[in-house]
Amino acid sequence: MKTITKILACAFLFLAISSCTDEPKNKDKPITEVKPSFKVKFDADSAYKFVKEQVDFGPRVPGTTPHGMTAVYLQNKLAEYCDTAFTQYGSATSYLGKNVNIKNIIGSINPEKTKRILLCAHWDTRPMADQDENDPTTPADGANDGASGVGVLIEVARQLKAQRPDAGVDIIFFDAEDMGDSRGAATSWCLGSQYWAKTPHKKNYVARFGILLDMVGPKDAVFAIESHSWQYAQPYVKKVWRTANDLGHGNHFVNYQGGQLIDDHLFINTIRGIPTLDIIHYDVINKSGFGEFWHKHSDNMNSIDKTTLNAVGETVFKVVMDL
Ligand code: AHN
Ligand code: ZN
Repeated sequence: MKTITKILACAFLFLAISSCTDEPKNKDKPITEVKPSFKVKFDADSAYKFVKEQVDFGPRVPGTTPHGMTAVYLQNKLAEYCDTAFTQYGSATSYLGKNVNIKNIIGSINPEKTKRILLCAHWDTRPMADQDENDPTTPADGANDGASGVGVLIEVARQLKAQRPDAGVDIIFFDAEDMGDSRGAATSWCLGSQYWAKTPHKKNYVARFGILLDMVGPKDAVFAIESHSWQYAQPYVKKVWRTANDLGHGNHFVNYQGGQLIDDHLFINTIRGIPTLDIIHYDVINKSGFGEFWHKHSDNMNSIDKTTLNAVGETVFKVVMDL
């Protein structure tokens, strides 16, 4: 009697232990790679602070003191959260015939990895708020137009320092995006990204794909699918929009086409050949386009909403960690 109890107890114990081990039950089954799990983390208060710190320097118009001071601030931020950080210096000619000194600020995470993603935003401010009825000649704060995308990406970099991604990540803050001619050539815009696309910071630089952030701070922002992004980077648009929807941000990442916009991603696609999409507030349904604040003095900190920053930041963070 005692012996049979012992045998049963042993058999039970053996079964219990063996069913707890990680040994695959069927050894012929291919073992699929299991990614270490991660927590989607993004602190919108921190991102908001990074937006405000840029705005507090004053309008970042190329050639001005606030622009120079912000360049130092941005390189320091990337140095803090990335493995490498530096400023690429270049020059271009504005459509008004003026020389523009360009500072593209670049931070890299896991610089040795070949599997890479490019995250970018422009950091300069338009020299004049030319859509403003009352004061169209002086620059706006550029809280949304410029600072918002940069602020989100600094916070993404901060989070990636705590939870390291498997992929390599390059963060580029492009200069001189917003000096373009509203009625002129496409090439009058995006001078910093055009310079970089022709002269990348590393010879023959490639990334699997790129994500550009522009005006990612308005309340109830609508990120309609921008047409150049769909044309050049369709699989990645699907990936990013699906990720946003999985995270519950489908109210921002809507499933319809927006405008065909000239922005930094266009030149990364056409000159550098890296499929790059633009997450940009462009509301085709409510006809407000880029938003009521666009190129007006109302583009200040009051036009920044933390819920939107969070939706974009969480989405970008998850896309990077899933790579
Ligand atoms: C044009 O208006 C042609 N492109 C918009 C690109 C832009 C300006 N993004 C921010 N400011
Ligand atoms: Zn602009």
